[in-house]
Amino acid sequence: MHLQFRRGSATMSLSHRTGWFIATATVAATLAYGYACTPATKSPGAIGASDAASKVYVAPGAHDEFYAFLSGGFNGQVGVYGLPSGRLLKIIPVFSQFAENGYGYSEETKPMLETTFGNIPWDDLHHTALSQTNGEDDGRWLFVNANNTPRVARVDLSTFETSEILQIPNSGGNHGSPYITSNSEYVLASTRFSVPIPQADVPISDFAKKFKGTISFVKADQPGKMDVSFQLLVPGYNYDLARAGKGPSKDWVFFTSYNSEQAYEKLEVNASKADKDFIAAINWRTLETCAKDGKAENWPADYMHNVMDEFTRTAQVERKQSVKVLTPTTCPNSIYFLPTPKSPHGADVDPSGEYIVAGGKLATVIPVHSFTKLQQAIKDQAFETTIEGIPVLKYEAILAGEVKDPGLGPLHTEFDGKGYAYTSLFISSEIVKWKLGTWEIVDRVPTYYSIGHLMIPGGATTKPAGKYVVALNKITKDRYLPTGPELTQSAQLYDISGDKMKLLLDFPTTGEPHYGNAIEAAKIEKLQKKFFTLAENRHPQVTKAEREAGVSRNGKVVHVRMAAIRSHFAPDNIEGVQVGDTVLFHVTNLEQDWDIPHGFAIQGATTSELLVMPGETRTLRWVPKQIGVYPMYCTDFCSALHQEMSGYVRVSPVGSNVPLVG
Ligand code: K7E
Repeated sequence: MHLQFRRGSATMSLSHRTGWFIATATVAATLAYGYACTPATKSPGAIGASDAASKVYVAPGAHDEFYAFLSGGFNGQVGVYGLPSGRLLKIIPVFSQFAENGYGYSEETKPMLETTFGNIPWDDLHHTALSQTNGEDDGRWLFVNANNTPRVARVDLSTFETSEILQIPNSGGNHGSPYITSNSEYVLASTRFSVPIPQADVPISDFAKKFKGTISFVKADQPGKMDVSFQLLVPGYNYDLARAGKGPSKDWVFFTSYNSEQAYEKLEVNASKADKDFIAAINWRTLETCAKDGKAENWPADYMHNVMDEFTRTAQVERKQSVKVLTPTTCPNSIYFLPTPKSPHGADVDPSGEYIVAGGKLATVIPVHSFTKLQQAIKDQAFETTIEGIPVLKYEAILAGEVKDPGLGPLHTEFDGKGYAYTSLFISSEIVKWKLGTWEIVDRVPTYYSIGHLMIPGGATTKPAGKYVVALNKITKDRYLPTGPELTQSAQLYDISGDKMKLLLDFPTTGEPHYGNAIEAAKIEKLQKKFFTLAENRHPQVTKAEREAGVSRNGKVVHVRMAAIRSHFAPDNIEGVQVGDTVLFHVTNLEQDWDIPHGFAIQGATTSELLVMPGETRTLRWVPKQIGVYPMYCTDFCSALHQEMSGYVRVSPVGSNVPLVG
């Protein structure tokens, strides 16, 4: 049942799932977790404790040099950390409800989680991509993917909030996403699983005949206006991670694909039979032209676009019904297959845009393709064959080189901008550093344990900062104080400023970090919004001054327009609410100052609290079930009189003649 392969004399047995491996046989298990018993103090690659400490020390009151945005995996959020300290600065909820600030619970934010499948309070967030200008991170936005119910989201880095979510139609899982082109023209998404497109009720055994993949090009350079510009229909394989080209290759994107065997059962064996699968090299300029020239067909598609309106601060939902679809035949010369050993997982492009590095995954080499050779091979028509209109280039014709014996399970590669590449090896649990052009390995360090992605600040751009590499690990084991069966996830920071990588720091992360990005703090600091301008608040239930506050009834619905300002609510006592009413507390925070949110909670509310930023209005829904007098209070400590910031709501029986006052 397991795949066998050899490296040196060791034969291993592996099964893979969700894009990474779990070693199953004893030998492989030893390799996978071989460092589990090494005491931290003897960690190879670690430098003297005081040396390391001084390199990650950020004095009290001082700021970190980089922001790091690490995906939270199955928590559906993004964790924001400072580097080099590893301090957690914020959690940004994107695809998951977050009680801490009411995201996905308040009436204004609930629609952000709306999909054509209904309101989904969770997803699996794997990858991040910072917006770019001329191939460099510009600090405006962070894009992230939802793996399970295909979506991409934009996080606005002036507010550190999710500002937009777009569902991806015609997709069977959105793992290979989001990737960004060098001027943020497009955010890219591939379908992880091929499915019937458009969806249909067909036997699964018709996989090879009826299942297709799509690559989606999401227009992303206008905030609030994300949409699928066009999709490219591709053969029924599994499509995965990608990078856009840079410099000379900036019009191209490179997606890995596997399961060219088109297996639909026992994938762990059947999808790994072929010696090579492919990297799909796609010219998005060509596709763009084809779409403009009317070569795309409009296909029915059902998907949603959710946007946080800038002035009402309320999410708006738009349902879309069709999408433009191109194929390799309707848009020739737009896609080529590059044969790549053994179910490639990651595809990464070096800062010059010349080298395309594949995570050979089950391969014993790291294959590197050359963009120059690729163009020549296209000119020379050095094709091995053609699959559904897609020319397959000859491996030898496009290969720049192979990194030999890198270790086991090469996954992802980042670059330091100084001519070196760093590849994560999941099974042998290490990072190897190798030289672009000569392909020789110059250093390796163990990671604790079972690294997935790795990340260098700016490592995906034309100008990596090249100071640190962060290992994003799958297994934590003994690195921290134990916390029952579930241990915290973990990242590790290595100094890469010298010839040898040096382990500086372990830091726990929130959720499972798959990928992340780090960026010079200055690029983001200067864009920060400190509060929302009350005068610009266009929420229909806003209270711009205490005298505008009040209560009103519309049948069984009671609206409470409430002002919050240090240190009271207005109104603070409300009477005349009846059992079974739907009470909507529209709380406006009247403060116009940085870092003064107010919270709001009422006993028995089955959603959560609110956290209301200065100048903003947020609404909590409450349906009292029993008569009584219920306290409400501010949940976010705001002043010395914070404890006094409270009030009561009196709930009377249905039909009571207590007048509504407040
Ligand atoms: Cu390799 Cu989801 Cu990017 Cu995790 S994936 S490792």
